[in-house]
Amino acid sequence: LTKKIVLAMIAGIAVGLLLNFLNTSQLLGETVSGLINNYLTTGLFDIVGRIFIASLKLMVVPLVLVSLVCGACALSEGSRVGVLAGKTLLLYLLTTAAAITLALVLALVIQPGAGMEGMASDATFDPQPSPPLSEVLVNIFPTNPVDAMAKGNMLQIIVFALLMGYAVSRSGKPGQRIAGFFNDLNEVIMRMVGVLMVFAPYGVFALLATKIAQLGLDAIVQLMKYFLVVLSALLLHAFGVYSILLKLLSGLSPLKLIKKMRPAMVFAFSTASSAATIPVTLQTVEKRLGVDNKVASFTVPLGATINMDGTAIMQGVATVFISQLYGIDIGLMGYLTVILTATLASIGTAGVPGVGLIMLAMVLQQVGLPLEGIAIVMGVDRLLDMVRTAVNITGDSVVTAIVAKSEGALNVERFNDDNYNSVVA
Ligand code: DAS
Repeated sequence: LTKKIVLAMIAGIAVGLLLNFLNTSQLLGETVSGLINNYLTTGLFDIVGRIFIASLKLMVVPLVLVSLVCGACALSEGSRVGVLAGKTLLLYLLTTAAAITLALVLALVIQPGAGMEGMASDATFDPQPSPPLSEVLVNIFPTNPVDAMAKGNMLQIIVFALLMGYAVSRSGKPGQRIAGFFNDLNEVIMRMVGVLMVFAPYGVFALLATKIAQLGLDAIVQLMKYFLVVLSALLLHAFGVYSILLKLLSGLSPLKLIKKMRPAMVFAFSTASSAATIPVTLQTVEKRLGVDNKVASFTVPLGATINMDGTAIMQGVATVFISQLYGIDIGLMGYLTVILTATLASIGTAGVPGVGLIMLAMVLQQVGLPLEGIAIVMGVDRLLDMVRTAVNITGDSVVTAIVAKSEGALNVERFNDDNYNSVVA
C-alpha cells in the first residue's frame, strides 16, 4: 500500500503540473481547457479529493476518543500518566522553540526580503480575530464532551478521554468491563481505518492533481527566495534536528524512522492537515515503529494539535521576510517575542489546512508588524502548508518514539525490523 501511495503522490503532482500547463498555455484552446477545468480539476479530482479527506476526518474523533481511553486506562494502571504527559509536553514545546529559532537565524542570514520593498505597497489583509492565550487555556477544558466531539475539538476530547481512562482504571469490576469494551471497540475502529486506507491512493492522487493544477508554480517564482528559505529550514529541521534528537535521546535510527513514517508523511503532505492524518500517524507509529498504544494514543493526537514545528518554521521566516519588506527592524526582543508567541500559539490551534497563517497574524500583531505582509506570502502558502504539515507529523512521531522508548513502551525489534512495513494491520 505504501508504494501505491507514494506512486499516487508522484502521479498526482505530475498530472497537476500538466493540467496547470495546459490551462495557462491555452494549448488546447479556450473551450477544451474550460472542459478540462470543469470536469477534471474542479470536477472529478476535486470531488474524489474531498471525499477522501472527509473519510479520514470521519475516523479522527472516534479513534482518538477510544484509543486514548484505552491508553489512559493502561497508563494510569502504572500511574505513569503524569510523567508521560510531562515528558511529551516538554519535548513538544522544546522542538517547536528550536524550529522557530532555526528559522529566524536562517532568515536573518539569508535575508529573503532584502531588496523586495516594492512588494509591500499595495498588499491588504483583514486579520481573523485571534483568541487571547487565557481563552485558549480555559477552552482546553470541555463543558460538554458531546459538543467537543461534535466540533472535533481535539484538546477537549483529549482531556475528557484522559479523565475517563483514569476513572475506568480506578473502578474495579465495572471498570474492567468498560476497559474490555473500549479495547474491543478500538480494534474495530482500527479495522475501519484499514478499510478506508484501501481508497487512499486514489484520494492522494486526486487531491494533489487538483491542488497543483490550481496552484501552479508561478507564485513560487515571484517569492522564490522566501519559498526556498522556508523549504530549507523545514528540511534542516526534519532531517537534522530530529535526527540528532532521536539519536541522542533514544539511540534509535533516524533513517529507519523516516523510512517507516513515509505513508503518514505523504498523507500529511496531501491533506495539509495533521488532524486528518491522525489515523494514519497512529497506525504507522504503532504498527511500524512498534510504539505501544498506551503511549501513541496520547502523544499522537496531542502532537497533531499542539506540536507544529513546520508551522513555527514558516512563521519565523515569514516574520523576518515581512520585517524586511517593510523595513521595520523588530530587534532581538522582538525575535524572542516571536519565538515565545509562535511556540505558545501552536498550542491553541488545531491541525487543519491554513491554520499556520491565522497563527502568523497573531505573531505579527504581537511584534507590531503589518498584517498586510500575510497577503504577500499567501500565494505560496498552500504549497508550503503541505510540506510543513508533513514536518509537523514527523515531529510528532519522533517525540512519540523518544517518549515510548524512555517509558519502555517501544518494541525495539519491530522498530529495527525493515520487513515490517504494513501501514495498517
Ligand atoms: N496545516 C497545518 C497542520 O495541519 C499546519 C499549518 O497550517 O501550518 O499541521
